[in-house]
Amino acid sequence: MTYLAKPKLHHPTLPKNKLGFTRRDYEGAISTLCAGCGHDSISAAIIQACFELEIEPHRVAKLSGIGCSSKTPTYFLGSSHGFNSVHGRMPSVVTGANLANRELIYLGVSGDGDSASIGLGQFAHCMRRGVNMLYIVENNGVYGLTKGQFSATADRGSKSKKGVANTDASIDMVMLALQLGATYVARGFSGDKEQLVPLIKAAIEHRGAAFIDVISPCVAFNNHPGSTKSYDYVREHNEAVNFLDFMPPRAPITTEYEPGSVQAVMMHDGSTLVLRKLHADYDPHDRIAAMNHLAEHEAKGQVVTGLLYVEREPEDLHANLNTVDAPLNKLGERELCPGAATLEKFNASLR
Ligand SMILES: Cc1ncc(C[n+]2csc(CCOP(=O)(O)OP(=O)(O)O)c2C)c(N)n1
Ligand code: SF4
Ligand SMILES: [Mg+2]
Repeated sequence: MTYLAKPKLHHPTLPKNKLGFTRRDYEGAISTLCAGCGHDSISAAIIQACFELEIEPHRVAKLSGIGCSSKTPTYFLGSSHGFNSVHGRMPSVVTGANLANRELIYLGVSGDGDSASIGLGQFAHCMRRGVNMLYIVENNGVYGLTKGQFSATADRGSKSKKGVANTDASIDMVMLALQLGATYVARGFSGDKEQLVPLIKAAIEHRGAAFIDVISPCVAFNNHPGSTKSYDYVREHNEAVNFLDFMPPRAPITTEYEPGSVQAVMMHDGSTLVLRKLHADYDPHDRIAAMNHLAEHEAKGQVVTGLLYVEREPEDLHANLNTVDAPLNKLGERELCPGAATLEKFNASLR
């Protein structure tokens, strides 16, 4: 059995959003992951974010690759579109789907094995092309599904459950996303929902390639002393660059923070991301500074979390390719077959 259906019974007093949906309407099947797996907390954060953003579930397309992390879309947004692709191939499937229909909200869920090894090339091109999506890597430093081999994000020197040290250099997906041109880049921790939910909400509203690396401990194979992706390690070494609140355009914007400690980031649709700053010098609009900040703190053994970078006016793949607005399945024969004269004119323009 790959999943268990959840009973649809709701408590009548559960709070509803403006669409009349409760949080439970954004859930999926019962999770079959190990109890305590960080991935389940990320699913809960996605459910919370979509409920609070008042998203109609049928407007979301959730796509994934292969791994425990890639199984999770079954456990949230049970009424949304879903596609469980081949190992490491989620990005190209999202790219195609997005080009065919830009009206959906695209949510790609992957693992560190899925995205930093077999799917690394796919990840790279998806980010550099600016596919309008939220790409989440549920990062536990191991291949959980295949019993805990080191993944490419495992830190050099970190230890496996059996005490063997990893000798390979690690890939930092956040650094890579920054270098590749992603226009929204953040890192969260599955154990910190207060930080993760606003990060997800703002990323969903971002029109461009949004990437969130979420450290997500694997309780079965990577949650022991010597691991740098365990609950204890991340709690002890977490260095948050900012605290966040996300306000959709319809909510009145209030400042409840001390002047000077708040930075409001306007998103493309008029919504506001409020950064409650921990570090007065941290500027989330400076890509190079974000990379330097990451490198400096990683050298000290610190895991930097929060919103590292957001571009004020992002452009996505559709803007760059100048594509038609309408989903391709809504185009009629006239638009799809404009006739021999138009084809001749087009061919002439290429000569
Ligand atoms: C082409 C192919 N190669 C290898 C595998 C075996 N395999 C399944 S999941 C996986 C790694 C999953 O790791 P990750 O993406 O980190 O997910 P996690 O289970 O840790 O959440 C591998 C190597 C496969 N399914 N397909
Ligand atoms: S093996 Fe690890 S990643 Fe997979 S469900 Fe269990 S705890 Fe989660
Ligand atoms: Mg993994």
